[in-house]
Amino acid sequence: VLYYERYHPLEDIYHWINKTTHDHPEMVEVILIGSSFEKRPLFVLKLSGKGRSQSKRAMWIDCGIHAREWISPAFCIWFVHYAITYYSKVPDITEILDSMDVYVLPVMNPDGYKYTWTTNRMWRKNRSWHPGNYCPGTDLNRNFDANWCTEGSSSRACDETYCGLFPESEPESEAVANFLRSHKQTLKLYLSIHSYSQMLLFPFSCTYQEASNHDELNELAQEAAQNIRRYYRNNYRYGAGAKTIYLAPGGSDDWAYNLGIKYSFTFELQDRGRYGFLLPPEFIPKACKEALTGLKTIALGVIKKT
Ligand code: 0X9
Ligand code: ZN
Repeated sequence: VLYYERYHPLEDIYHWINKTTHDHPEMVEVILIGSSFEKRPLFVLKLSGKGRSQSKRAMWIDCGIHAREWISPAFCIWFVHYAITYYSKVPDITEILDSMDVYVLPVMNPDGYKYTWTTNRMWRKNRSWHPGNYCPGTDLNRNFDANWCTEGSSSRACDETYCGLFPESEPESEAVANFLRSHKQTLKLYLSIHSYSQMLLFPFSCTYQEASNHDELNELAQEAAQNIRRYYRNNYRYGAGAKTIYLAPGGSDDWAYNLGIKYSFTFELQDRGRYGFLLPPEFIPKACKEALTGLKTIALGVIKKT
């Protein structure tokens, strides 16, 4: 089977990042945004079509915040390959790349991802140790400064939703937050890829309050879910995070939204629980195609609006 239809160990992904940037210098640039707790590099790929100006709009996609959600890095890799292969051949991806630079972080939590390959397939958090804690690991999606460490996350280090010592206490979340802060003028769309449960979520997850542009976000998510249903006969639920799944403060999507990136989404990819995090590789193509449909629908919608 093809490279894109398998899951890959971390070293392979680093190699793929290297090869992809070398093979496509006209479209792909690699940016080092920081390093993980265990000092692994955090590489972002910047994809651009024609039109390079300082003020060009941009979108961000991160994958692999949670270590065990293997379909997520697989999607980022799939997406980059798709963009490179079909730019200037397929109209919608061409329009997206001509209108926006696309920043892709394939693995935001490399230490945790590595750990799921070597030691514990079901690990979720990063692998940081903090003085006085009995357990390693902070949930990176509870470590951002959005109602940080309130109900829906835990202050106990051994829990799966441990919020960390303080907002951005983790080098991985700090690196992402710093990058987003320094690009907030151009960033129009934030997208975070997770699994599983098949949902398209938008702010807020850190409070039951509605986002100021709730209706607009809801329409974009609805349109994306409709297209997924039409083309792939699969159902995705959508809505504000807190009301659709649960209250979960400290997430990257809410934080990016509050920073001013008013189109902010978290996708939960396949499946709905049959295999859960252990989605067999045969499902990668369909899971990625669905997510790509959702991404395109929302990105094209945002391009029209901004
Ligand atoms: O709980 C999470 O972080 C996400 N679900 S997962 O099963 N992949 O862990 C949902 C994130 C939704 N957004 C926020 N909570 N901000
Ligand atoms: Zn997740």
